[in-house]
Amino acid sequence: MSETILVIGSSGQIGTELVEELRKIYGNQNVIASDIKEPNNSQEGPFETLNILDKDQLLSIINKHNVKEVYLLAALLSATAEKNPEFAWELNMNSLFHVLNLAKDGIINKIFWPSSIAVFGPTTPKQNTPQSTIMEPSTVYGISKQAGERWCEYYHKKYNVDVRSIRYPGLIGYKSLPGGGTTDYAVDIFHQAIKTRQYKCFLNESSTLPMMYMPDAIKATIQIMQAPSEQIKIRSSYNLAGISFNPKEISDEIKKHFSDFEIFYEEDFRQQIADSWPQSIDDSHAQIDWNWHSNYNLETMTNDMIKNLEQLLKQNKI
Ligand code: AKB
Repeated sequence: MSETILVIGSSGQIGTELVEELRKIYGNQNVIASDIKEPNNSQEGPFETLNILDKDQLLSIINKHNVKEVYLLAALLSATAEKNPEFAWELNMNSLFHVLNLAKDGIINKIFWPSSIAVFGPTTPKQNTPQSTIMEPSTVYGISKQAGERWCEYYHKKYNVDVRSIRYPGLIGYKSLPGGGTTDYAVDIFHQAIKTRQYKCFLNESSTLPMMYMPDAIKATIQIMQAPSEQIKIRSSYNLAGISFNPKEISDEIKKHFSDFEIFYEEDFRQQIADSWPQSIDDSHAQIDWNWHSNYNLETMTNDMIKNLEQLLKQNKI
């Protein structure tokens, strides 16, 4: 039986696009999608319903499909985690332990686990945030990601587990909706611009955050996983930079397409989360170690988002 790849959290924002790309590279049958909920769109290939907190269920899926590589994407993001701190800790940490222990026991060979800019906190330098710096996250999500990074590095050093990780910025894509993050506004703004020409933003106009267009994020994810092991020198998680912008800058870019577009601001609890995060990221280690560079800027991302969302609207898919 050939070796396969398992994507846990395949129905989410990253999972939806990652499964599609991995299947193009490795073949539909060799990439197993799994999630606690069924996929929205019909994905071509095997799907397993999985509650990642059930480690017996995880092991039986791994054995059934001869899984050797796991992408663990299931997590509660920053905004949702604040509403349910205990469950967020349980889900974000135990899912990671389940997968790390499978690698420690030699059942799987390689793990991808996403970290986030949320590992940084209010005391972190905000501009060009270095790879190694003060990290005092003030959100439950950030605390879980920082702890996760420490565990990844520990399992690598102590048990030689091949785990690889990226600190994702806010991710923007048209193929699926994000759920429960602070950076979600940057996806929603496009949907509302196309449908109603108006958007009420829950962050203030000057909240600059590190963001990335999804094709860049998927490229980085596959690139770090395909790199020879000796090139992955950082086993906690790599800083990764794409585009930094604030709500005013993205709305100005959208106005170039829809001159009647209007944005209003009404801050909620997510403002405080955004204020605790960096504004831009230094990703020179990723550039040097595994040759990372991003392709999209604010203008090219906006053009592509609008073109694709308009298509989807015509087909009644959004
Ligand atoms: C969130 O906003 O919680 C996520 C993240 C930055 O990790 N998009």
